[in-house]
Amino acid sequence: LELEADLRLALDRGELKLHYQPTIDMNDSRVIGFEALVRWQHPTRGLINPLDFIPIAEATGLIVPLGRWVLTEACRQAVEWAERDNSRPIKMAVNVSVRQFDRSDLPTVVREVLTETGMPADQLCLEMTESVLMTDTEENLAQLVRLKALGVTLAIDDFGTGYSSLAYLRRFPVDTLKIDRSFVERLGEQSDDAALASTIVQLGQSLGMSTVAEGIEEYGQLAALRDMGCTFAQGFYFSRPVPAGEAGRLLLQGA
Ligand code: G
Ligand code: G
Ligand code: MN
Ligand code: NA
Repeated sequence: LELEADLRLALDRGELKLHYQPTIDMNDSRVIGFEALVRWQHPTRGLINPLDFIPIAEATGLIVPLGRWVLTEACRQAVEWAERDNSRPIKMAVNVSVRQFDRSDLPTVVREVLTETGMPADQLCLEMTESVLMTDTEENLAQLVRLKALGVTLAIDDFGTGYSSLAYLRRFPVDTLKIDRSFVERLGEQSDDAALASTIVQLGQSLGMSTVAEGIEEYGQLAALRDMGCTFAQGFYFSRPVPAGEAGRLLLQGA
């Protein structure tokens, strides 16, 4: 409860900040963009992980202003990098909560943020979990269609851990599947996870969607996923989520 009161103030006080984790092209190991991940620099408790405050934000409705702040800051940063480094347009992925679909105004918010920041729509990717497809399906589908019409791309996060049916996947205008890191974790060991990861990559290919492997920590996982045909990668093997200054340097290095 105390945290809830603090979170109300945190936005105004500028206590939230974004870290950025690079997304890598598996074929040439270049940075093609970043995922923005929110952090809360609490005045007395220190750095608070999103897992400890996003659920509070979702339950209280604070996710709406918080989500708008994240979108705005991530787009502002992407535009700043593009102006500095204008030969390389980068993708910026932002996580959106299913609760941000509740008011039916997410497409309006995104359109306003794109205009305010000058962010090209095709450089913004919205990541959402399968719950967006499985609750208020028709209403959320209508919003996803409006988002696609703006030109932004859509990704399903933590894919394979939820409960979406393949029929749903075909109906939704999704561009990218992010393979949950639980499948990546045990790739080398005796398990079914290699078969599952490979199946997700093939599913993406047959539906015309790109695939991003999350949570790559070792070279062997990278090699295995690349051999499966997965195109993009994220994980501590390349970089942890880092503050903007460090992310900007990764971009210049192209590493
Ligand atoms: O950055 P980290 O791995 O600690 O993130 C933990 C979880 O918090 C992840 O599931 C991530 O998707 C989620 N998360 C991080 N930033 C945001 C955000 O800006 N909005 C929402 N809705 N979730 C976020
Ligand atoms: O749910 P989502 O995919 O948005 O979660 C992103 C979270 O995953 C971030 O909190 C980030 O810190 C974490 N993460 C990113 N790469 C790795 C990795 O290689 N290993 C582990 N254990 N966590 C990772
Ligand atoms: Mn994500
Ligand atoms: Na994920």
